Amino acid sequence: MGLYAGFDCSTQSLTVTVIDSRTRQIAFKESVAFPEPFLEATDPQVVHASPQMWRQTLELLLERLARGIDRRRLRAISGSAQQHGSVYCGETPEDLTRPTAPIWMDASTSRECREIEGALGGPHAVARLTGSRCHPRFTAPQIRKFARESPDEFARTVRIHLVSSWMASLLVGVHAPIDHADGSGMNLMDIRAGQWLAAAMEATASGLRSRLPPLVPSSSVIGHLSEYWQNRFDLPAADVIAWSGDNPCSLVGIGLFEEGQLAISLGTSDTIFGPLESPRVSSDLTGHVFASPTGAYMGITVFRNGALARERVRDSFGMSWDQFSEALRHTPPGNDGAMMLPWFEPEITPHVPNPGVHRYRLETAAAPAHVRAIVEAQVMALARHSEWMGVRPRAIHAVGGAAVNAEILQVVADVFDTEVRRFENADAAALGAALRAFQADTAVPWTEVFEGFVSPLGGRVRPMPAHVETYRRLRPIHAEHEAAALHSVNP
Ligand code: XUL
Repeated sequence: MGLYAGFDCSTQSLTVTVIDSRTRQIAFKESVAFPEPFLEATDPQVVHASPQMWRQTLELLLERLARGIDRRRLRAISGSAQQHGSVYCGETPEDLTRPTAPIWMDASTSRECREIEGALGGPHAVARLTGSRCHPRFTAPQIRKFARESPDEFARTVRIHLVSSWMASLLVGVHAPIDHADGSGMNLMDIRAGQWLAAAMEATASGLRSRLPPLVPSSSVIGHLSEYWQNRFDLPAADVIAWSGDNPCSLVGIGLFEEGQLAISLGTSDTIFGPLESPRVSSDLTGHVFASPTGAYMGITVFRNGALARERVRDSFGMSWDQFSEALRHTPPGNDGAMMLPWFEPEITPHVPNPGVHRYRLETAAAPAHVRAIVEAQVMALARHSEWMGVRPRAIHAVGGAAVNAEILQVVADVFDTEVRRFENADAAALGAALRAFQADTAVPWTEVFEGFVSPLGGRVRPMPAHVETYRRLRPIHAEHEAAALHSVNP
């Protein structure tokens, strides 16, 4: 019985949640927003962040953690991080051979995606082998671009990390391995074998094999907190468990472990995910299959224009979030046919490299109709682009910042024709990381791990039959608009 810490290095902030396995309570929680989550570039498709900023924030939170808990009871630490981003290091994790890290919002590697897919037999072949076709934000195309544009820096690079394995390396003081779940987001891992795929490494960059960390199961103990941190903050030599991606950690933080369960996370990116028994890939190639920390696999579809797009609409009408909700309350489901495809930034699902917002019947509409137009289109896209998972859930579990908004959840319930359960803990990824540390230390079954920590809030949002019917009629129209808009931007 002890304390288990879970970090989450997300796009916007670093959070730590500490759980007490004896009292089944959260013992400590703290979050620090990053001063500059991503760096401006002249090319809107290029999005990098500063690893130094992540490191400094980690130091700040470790100090607060050490002051805020009974340190002697800290048994293990794990973490979660935004997926796909890569950090390039020399002999030690602190020695960076590239000052910035491309992150998941980067859309600048279409050329590399085509080249890698060409070498591996096409997009379907890559999806079958690695769980996903090549996507610009995935790590292999990012590595290929770096090796081509900066051959000297690439030559000096000894280790290429994911954000998750780099943060874990900082804790243990030496280069850490990559866990199977986050390793699935690289287009480099054999999704069935959980091993690096020789053909994918060759198609990415020569000399890559020696630069990749080993792959390990998500529950592996990869070392203990380094003497540096022990001395600095008087912390014990707690075990460090492999860090993982934020979506795999959220899956755990919500308590999902069997096929048939489904969650929606409404954060910087909107994602929809759930456990899968087998690695069946999406035939339309939009979704991904990752290894799951709870065993087997998970399916996921990711939308880049999530919270930031909702914010753009809110800000363009000078609204508060309360007024945003008010707008949803005072507009009819179906929005009298008004709709918006909110591709303010390059979109991941569907693939839209050059941004553009498409508005239908909104020319003369008042502000509230624009609010409903973006929310309905986002939720209809979540529904349609997750059909490939073949999961008909009994309930949808909703997490993330926008999950506190009952009006948005009503749209989710009506579009999916399924009850929606809201979770208290908006930081599902940090909680999931702490639960992974607990499970790895004690080897207790997952259902026991979740007890007391993972429970939906009382409030359930039920679908309303008349609205369900409205969306049943609207969904094909949304699909047609999407197809036409895609044709106009990617002719
Ligand atoms: C997942 C993805 C995003 C990031 C956000 O494929 O790109 O959800 O993990 O942190």
